[in-house]
Amino acid sequence: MHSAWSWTRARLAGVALAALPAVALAGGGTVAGKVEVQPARFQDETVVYLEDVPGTPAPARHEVDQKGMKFLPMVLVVAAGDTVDFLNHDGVLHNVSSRSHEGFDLGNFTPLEKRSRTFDAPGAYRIGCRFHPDMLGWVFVARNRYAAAVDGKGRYEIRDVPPGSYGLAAWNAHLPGARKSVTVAAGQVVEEDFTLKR
Ligand SMILES: [Cu+2]
Repeated sequence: MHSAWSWTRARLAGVALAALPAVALAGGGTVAGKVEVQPARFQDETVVYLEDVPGTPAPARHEVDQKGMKFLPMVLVVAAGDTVDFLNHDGVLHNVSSRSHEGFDLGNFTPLEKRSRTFDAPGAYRIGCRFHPDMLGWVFVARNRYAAAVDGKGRYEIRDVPPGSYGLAAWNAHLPGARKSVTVAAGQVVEEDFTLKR
């Protein structure tokens, strides 16, 4: 309803075709569901994302804190081109480094220090701290904004999806992924569940 009205208004206003994707976005749909992960201890390290949604996202900034000897959030989802500010709110020296893909090492973080990195290449980066081998985190770099980590109950929700048909993929840090096709309509919620196991 809303998108049809917006379309009419855009035509009446003589808006160029190039301006229409933003209008379509406002009338997007939602893809949501639950991912059951076996074994359940791997559940938190799960991301669901839509493939090949047209458009290039404007760069955004995110934060990953090091607090209580953990990366918070443990799984951060960003889009390619986004920048992540890594913080340290513990009273000890931390480090942020990764051997995934091209790899990186942001050096040593004194308490309250902040260091940043821009992630240009899509993929999952396992991040760690050289001083504390138990610290584990992930930066999942998606090709678009239509990706989400699961919550504590294994549920995900991807909002404001432009209407269309897409591949919908589930990624887990330890288990084979899964993929299905989904069709998104304006103003509607599509429920798609996954089961990931060995
Ligand atoms: Cu550390």
